[in-house]
Amino acid sequence: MKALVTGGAGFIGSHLVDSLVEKGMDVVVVDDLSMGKVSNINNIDIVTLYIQDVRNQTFMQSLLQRERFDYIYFLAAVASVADSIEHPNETHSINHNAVLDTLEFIRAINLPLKQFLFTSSAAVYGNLPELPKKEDSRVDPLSPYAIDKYATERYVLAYGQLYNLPTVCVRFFNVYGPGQNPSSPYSGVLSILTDCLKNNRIFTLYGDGSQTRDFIYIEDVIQALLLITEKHVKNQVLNIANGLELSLSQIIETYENIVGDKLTINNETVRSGDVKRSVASIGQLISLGYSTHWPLKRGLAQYWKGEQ
Ligand code: UD2
Repeated sequence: MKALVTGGAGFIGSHLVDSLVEKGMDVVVVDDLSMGKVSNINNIDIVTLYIQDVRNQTFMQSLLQRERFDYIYFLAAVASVADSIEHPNETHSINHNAVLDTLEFIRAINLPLKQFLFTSSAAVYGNLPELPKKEDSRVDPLSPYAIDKYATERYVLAYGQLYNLPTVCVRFFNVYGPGQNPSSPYSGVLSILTDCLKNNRIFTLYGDGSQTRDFIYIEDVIQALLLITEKHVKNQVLNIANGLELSLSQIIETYENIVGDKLTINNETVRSGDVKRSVASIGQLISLGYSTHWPLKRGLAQYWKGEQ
């Protein structure tokens, strides 16, 4: 079986690549290394890596024609909401057009795919009050990033229905774990917290810490993605989360206890556009046989251990 992972050198992509290789798949990665790193891929000796932009249709079309993939996991994206606000049109060309161009070519050559999986985000839900977020809850995409993710989801599902392609979309909540880059203020807060605890840096807390999030450890994300593939899920959108709402203060306290150290905190006002509360309903994932293997304490302990 052959799989293409776009964005396969990134944080989530590289973990997926390693797991697919372990499952015995032939894995091809397309990544322009704008955010990803070759060193993220543990099995680089048996993975084919093309350092290419997914918008390069000449390249993508010849690759799809030649390799006849069974599975395509589309993770390549501008992953930052802040970047999407700075560069909406550029974001759109990657997060939306490149996905559509790929789907359109798959349709044109009648590629007998087993699954096309598109990775979307909890950002589509915006700041609406209803909780937990169900896949059919109202959406309110507030940034170019969220708008592109939602629009692309709809296209991906429409291609599934109109042209009989096995397509599926997932919405990631807050993913954490090794390989996540802490370098920007908009990096995942757990990668920033890890960096602060490790290097004795001051942590900037935006707001009073009462904002809530649904954190999921990378290993559980991979478990969910592999289940979605194994169960041939199609025509569906699925939340990928832990299903547990925790405040940032609770998370910080748990992490400090694991590490046995206290953070130095600098308080700042709430970041503009920050979501106040977030938690997913994960009933759909559970019905596939998913269960959390990495509750927060275990995930954080493992993450911290890997950083030593
Ligand atoms: C996540 C996604 C984002 C988008 C959004 C949709 C990540 C990294 N980001 O943003 O792409 O999908 O969900 O709702 O997964 N914080 C601090 N100090 C810091 C950094 C963050 O206090 O140095 C706070 C931040 O203001 C927020 C919380 O920590 O309240 C989580 O921040 P985040 O950037 O990790 O994730 P989030 O949920 O804002």
